[in-house]
Amino acid sequence: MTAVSAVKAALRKQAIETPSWAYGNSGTRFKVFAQPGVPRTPREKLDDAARVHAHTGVAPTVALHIPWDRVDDYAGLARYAKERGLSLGAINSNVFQDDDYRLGSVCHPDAAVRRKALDHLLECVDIMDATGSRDLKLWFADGTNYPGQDDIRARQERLAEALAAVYERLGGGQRMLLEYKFFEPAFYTTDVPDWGTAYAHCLRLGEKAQVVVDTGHHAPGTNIEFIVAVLLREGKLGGFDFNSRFYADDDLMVGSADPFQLFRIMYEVVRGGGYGPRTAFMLDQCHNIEAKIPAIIRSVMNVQEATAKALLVDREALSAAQACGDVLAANAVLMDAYNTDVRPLLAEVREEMGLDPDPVAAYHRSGWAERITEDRKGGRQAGWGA
Ligand code: PSV
Ligand code: MN
Repeated sequence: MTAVSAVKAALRKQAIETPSWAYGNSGTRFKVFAQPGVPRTPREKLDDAARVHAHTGVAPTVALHIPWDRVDDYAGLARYAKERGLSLGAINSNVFQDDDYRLGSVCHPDAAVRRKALDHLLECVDIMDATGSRDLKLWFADGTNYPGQDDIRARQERLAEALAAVYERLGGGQRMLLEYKFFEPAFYTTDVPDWGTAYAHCLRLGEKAQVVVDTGHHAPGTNIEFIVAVLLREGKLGGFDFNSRFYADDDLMVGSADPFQLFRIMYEVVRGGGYGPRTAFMLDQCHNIEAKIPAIIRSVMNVQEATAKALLVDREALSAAQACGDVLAANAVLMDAYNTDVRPLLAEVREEMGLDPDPVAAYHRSGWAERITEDRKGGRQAGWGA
């Protein structure tokens, strides 16, 4: 195989998971803008996700968020997905949108609240059994707002206890992905604020516990690709929640604010042997002012472009330059790959997959947007908390 055909083969195999919540209405704490045609049910979200997959060929799974995607029959929902060429991906738990969680969930000082939160996490594993999902994604809004509010160390013990109980419940082939976030909603301490804390818990638990890197969950200037390289080296990178940020957890389209960072991350993924099904490449983003489906297609394409550039890095030339300490030559090798216009290559890949080379244009021509605007009148649109 030539180098280019190997890159193309790797791109054809790519799998990017889209989040059910990105198809629904979202916003900031100031305003959620409703858009016409937004899904009203989890099934309608899957209908939209199927369009994204149909046009890109690389978005075959959809992450669910419980309770936003609560249904009576999860196996039925999985069948519905399958009939549309999709399968259900990570189950995202939610222990942050209930009044009981004012002081935290699994770290709450009251054992009864901790039990309620744990029961929800265990229910999510039951749902995974029904949907065939591999990954449980855990994000905790737990933390404190004031010094002295609660005992930092005791909260870590409570967290460890809950994580151990969930770990015990996981079936063969199932994993738990622990997400960290250095701020929000708590302001003084956050119980899982960084990759080190997430890693320490996952290390104790065992190999089914892995860290998930949400690209929006870092302080400005954090070198995320370094974190990726270290986690991969330790066998602890479970996956990504991709999005872009200017200020904080902005949840913008991945690769929009800083495509160079996305390239650097994808390069470390490729370099570290993380480009494959063991790493969950998920989007976690919201489209507050832009049209949702084309924004998700655009995001998938942005990940593809960063991946193509990462795959094109001349690793031999890079190693040679690094070995002899040629700083400028080494940097130039990376920049050459980054500055390559990979859009023609990706257009070819799509044509080889029987797809339109321009997925966004194909979506606009398809009439889907007009159809859902017409069909999805009445009812309650999906959105945060819905
Ligand atoms: C928290 O900010 C987070 O990144 C978690 O992944 C949640 O599940 C998701 O956002 C919900 O929007
Ligand atoms: Mn996330």
